[in-house]
Amino acid sequence: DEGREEFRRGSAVDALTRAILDHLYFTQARPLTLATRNDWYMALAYAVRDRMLDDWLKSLSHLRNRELKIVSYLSAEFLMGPHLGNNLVNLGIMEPAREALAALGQDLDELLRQEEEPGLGNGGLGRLAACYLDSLATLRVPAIGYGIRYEFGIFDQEIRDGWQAEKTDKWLRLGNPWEICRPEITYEVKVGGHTERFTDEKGCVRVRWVPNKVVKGVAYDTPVAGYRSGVTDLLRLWKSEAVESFDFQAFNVGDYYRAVEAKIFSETISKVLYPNDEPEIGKALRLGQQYFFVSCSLQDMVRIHLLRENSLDTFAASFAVQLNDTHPSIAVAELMRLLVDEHQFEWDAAWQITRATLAYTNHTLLPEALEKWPLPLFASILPRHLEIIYEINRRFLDEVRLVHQGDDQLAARLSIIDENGERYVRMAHLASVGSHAINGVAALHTELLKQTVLKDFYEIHPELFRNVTNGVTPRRWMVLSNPGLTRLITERIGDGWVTNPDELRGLEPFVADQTFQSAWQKVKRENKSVLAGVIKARTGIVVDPASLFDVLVKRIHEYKRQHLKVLHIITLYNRIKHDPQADVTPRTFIFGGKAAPGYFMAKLIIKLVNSMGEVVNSDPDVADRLKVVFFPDFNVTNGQMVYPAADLSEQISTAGKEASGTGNMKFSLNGALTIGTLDGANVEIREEVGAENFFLFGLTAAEVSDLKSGGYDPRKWYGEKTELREAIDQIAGGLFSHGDRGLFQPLVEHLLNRDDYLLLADYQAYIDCQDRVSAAFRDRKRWTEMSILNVARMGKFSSDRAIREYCSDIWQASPLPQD
Ligand code: 26V
Repeated sequence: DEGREEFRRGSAVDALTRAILDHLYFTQARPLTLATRNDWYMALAYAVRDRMLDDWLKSLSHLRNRELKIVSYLSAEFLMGPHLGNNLVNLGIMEPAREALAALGQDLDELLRQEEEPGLGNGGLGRLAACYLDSLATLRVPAIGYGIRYEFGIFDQEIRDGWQAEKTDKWLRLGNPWEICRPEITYEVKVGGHTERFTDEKGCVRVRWVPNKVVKGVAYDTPVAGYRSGVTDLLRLWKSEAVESFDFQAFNVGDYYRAVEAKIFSETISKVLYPNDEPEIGKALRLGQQYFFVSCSLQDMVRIHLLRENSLDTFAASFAVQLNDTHPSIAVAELMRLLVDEHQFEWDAAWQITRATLAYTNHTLLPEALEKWPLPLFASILPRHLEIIYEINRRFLDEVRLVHQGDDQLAARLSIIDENGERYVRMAHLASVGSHAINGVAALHTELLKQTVLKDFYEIHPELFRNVTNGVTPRRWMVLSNPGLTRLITERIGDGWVTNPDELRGLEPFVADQTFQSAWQKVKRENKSVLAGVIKARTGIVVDPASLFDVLVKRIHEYKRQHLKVLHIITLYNRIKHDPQADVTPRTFIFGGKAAPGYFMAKLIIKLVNSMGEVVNSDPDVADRLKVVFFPDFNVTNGQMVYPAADLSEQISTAGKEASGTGNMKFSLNGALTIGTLDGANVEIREEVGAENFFLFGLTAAEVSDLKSGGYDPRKWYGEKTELREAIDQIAGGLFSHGDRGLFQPLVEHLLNRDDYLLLADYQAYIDCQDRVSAAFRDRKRWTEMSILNVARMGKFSSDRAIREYCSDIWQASPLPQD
């Protein structure tokens, strides 16, 4: 028993108890009497991590098995959320851990709240990467997530006087028990300088890159356990450091200070996550970050491959590399550079390997969000890569011209270099040319991708395009965050649904079952009470768990139309003001989400929500029938409390703008009904749950584009719709700003003169649909049936399904055989 070190591996209560005490003393160096909550959290975390090691080390040893293809997910963001709860779920030791702690006088829930979440992402894109790692491990696919170990993740949001204030996220402050630093896994990354041509010993002309800086990437590894799968995959994040040669070896004062500066520069690269949805062009540091992590990751893959084989010819059989948006798309040029410059490959052979290895996922159609780098900036940081890109582009456009003779426009549109005015490197073009597969993230998004942003690519190479609709992991987003619902479902249909969520269909026979319905309502009600308590504690606002919880949580952006929701609330408010006896369904409106620090309009929308909320919440005529809450600092941790407590999920983006959305899936999987436009994955959610169980409104993507090309005039709608006009006039007139007419003027101005996102055109349809929602909520039985049917039919949106599609349609990767 002791020989197997049962206390380090076992999942029985006494083994866990002993392991926690052991770590408290020998790792945290704390006697029981002095242990803080963080000490207990750390001791538990180490005890849990110990239980991942056998599987992890076994999985790592498979990296050397040449038979197995490794999926390499390259992403500038991994929004993992807190690890402890998820690992307890996936290892199946939540209850024994709870008991072990109870025996030690500790409360597991309190320790779970102690963990500071690693917020190494902005929103949907980073969280998707995290869900995909969970599914890869659960499906037993060998995989490495490669990214950046930012010292500061996404900022913490506070609300001061109704405005967003940003605070730096010091997530590493109390230590990170989940990561293991690998000081011996490091790579050098060059930056800047120039290139030189020389003739090698075989008489071939080659290129040498002479950088003016070199930095070092150090690997930090975090285990990612599958759900009871026996496989634990790897998240490998790179931290930048100074290389030794730039260290303090200088002998005169000038060199000494230059050495210090170089050290500071090196450490800056992985310092902070950029708020991704801020239009920024020309931030050299961001390009530096992208190249830094891509170069470290590819060098690491080359090293691992050479442990398996003695030639890089077969590199594409070892690794399937997925580019999560264009952020890692410099990989196209970097892999070419490694093969041609560092490993003496012929161009054509290198190009074949590169394209066979890489695949590209597009996550947005918004033109302002498509990455492009000014040529001079690019040249100053990556001079060799620019040469390589020119060569890739020359060969690519030659091919295009051969097939489409005389069409110079086509070549200009396809070119990796944008030459309309100031010159740029278009990263989506680089990624597309260098990949063997290009995919969108929902059916509608992929169609629009083929018709708009990548139309020319689609026309010359339709065979490259696929759709993989996004998914989310039911482990974190149901089992962990909604234990009440999990228990209820499992009582009825067993627990197979956790890995095979199509089994949720087994709930359909119970939709009309009285007992089941009451139990379902009770779970939702309890989740709402818990959230109500948290809302009271964080905002001071008292909300009624019996009211309809109407929730809009996501990054704040004009295209997501949080201000359309504001117009709805003002409309209901006015109905009450006009007739204080009006029969309105009581609602609690919950907003949450961060605005990019430089995005003025988004920050003004937050202020509007809070200002409007103050007026509505304190008006005695409203008599608590409407409550508006801005839940501060929406993140993974808070999401886990919010989704399970929602009755209504707001998915109201302008059709054609939201690539997929993934919050929409989390809500519906937790029994919320959706009010939404035909945008992103909403289309497919509605198809799955049934049109009768989904509140649809608004223009379609095609209607949006027709309306715009016909010359859209928002004033027409403002003139025709009285309730709309009243609401806008009140915002403009200072009703929500203590008489200040200037405060929201930019917002009002924008709505009346441009209204890029067609709020005014969609307003009436939205209000009418919300009236149907209010009526439906009053029929509790019917509402509950719809809620059950939503959960029963959402199986498609598990990230396991998405990962299976990537494996078969793009990666040609397979699971490890069961041992
Ligand atoms: C970036 C920018 C930068 C310029 C200003 C506007 C803007 C807006 C959005 C973005 C983010 C682009 C990439 C991204 O995060 N896309 C999200 O990916 C999710 C996962 O596929 C998907 O569910 C979301 O619909 C999509 O917005």
